[in-house]
Amino acid sequence: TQMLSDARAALLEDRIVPFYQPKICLRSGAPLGFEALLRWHHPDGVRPPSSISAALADPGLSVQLTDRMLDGVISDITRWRGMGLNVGRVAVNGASGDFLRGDFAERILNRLAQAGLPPSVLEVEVTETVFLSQKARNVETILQKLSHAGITIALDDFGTGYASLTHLKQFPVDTIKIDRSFISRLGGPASEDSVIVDAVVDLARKLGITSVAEGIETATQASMLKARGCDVGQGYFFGHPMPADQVSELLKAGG
Ligand code: G
Ligand code: G
Ligand code: NA
Repeated sequence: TQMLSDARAALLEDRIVPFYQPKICLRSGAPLGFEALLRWHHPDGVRPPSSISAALADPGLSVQLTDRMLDGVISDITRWRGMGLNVGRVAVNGASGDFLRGDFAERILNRLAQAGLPPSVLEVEVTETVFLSQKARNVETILQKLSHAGITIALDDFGTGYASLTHLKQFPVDTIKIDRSFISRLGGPASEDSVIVDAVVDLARKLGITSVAEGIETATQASMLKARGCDVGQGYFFGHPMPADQVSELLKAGG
């Protein structure tokens, strides 16, 4: 299809770049790190990955896209550290294709070792759709390797997948990211969403897991989530995904 060939061209021409969206401690307002989100430079401007969703769903292509993201993120972190800037932990998204092969942990850990970076600079975000496409045992093996090395694991889009609670027991999950569909109506009239968010935050706290709310767009949502004890916030209210140079400026300005 057009999408796949556009993505292959972007890869070949080295036009795939990570953008970074801040993650904020809701209690203190301190920046904790960033999520790396795939963007590609197109002749008509920067495109979001929704325009290459087919590429991310293609096992072979998604592995190449993830590799390109890992290389970009590791080189950006190296540059920030060289400038004396503390960027916190950077989260990278794993695609289903990454878990179809047995070497996802090695692909990450070898790159870190080559760059001389500690595993504590990274988090890996996994959506629950990953568990639909392959054997849970294989996913578990990969996540255990990453976790033992010191990379934290976040369960993405929590609440929209299947068998979420089983995953919390089976996999080494450090963080759950409450899907933004539960956050978007939080500032509005009383809804089931606030009950669900309360329950997830409570569950996370009791399991010793960090809770993150995605898609926070308003001050009201941020303060409601803080009052409910949610640990971390992410969304347009705190910052849009931004290019690496803008991250340097933000960190130099002190957060
Ligand atoms: O950033 P944006 O809202 O356009 O992202 C759309 C979707 O693409 C989101 O679900 C996001 O998780 C996914 N996505 C963004 N960057 C990456 C990436 O680097 N790898 C993978 N596998 N998915 C990504
Ligand atoms: O599923 P995942 O968390 O990876 O999705 C990240 C996507 O969500 C990115 O494409 C990003 O552009 C988008 N996003 C980030 N913050 C917000 C927000 O506050 N509102 C909306 N609608 N989308 C957001
Ligand atoms: Na994500």
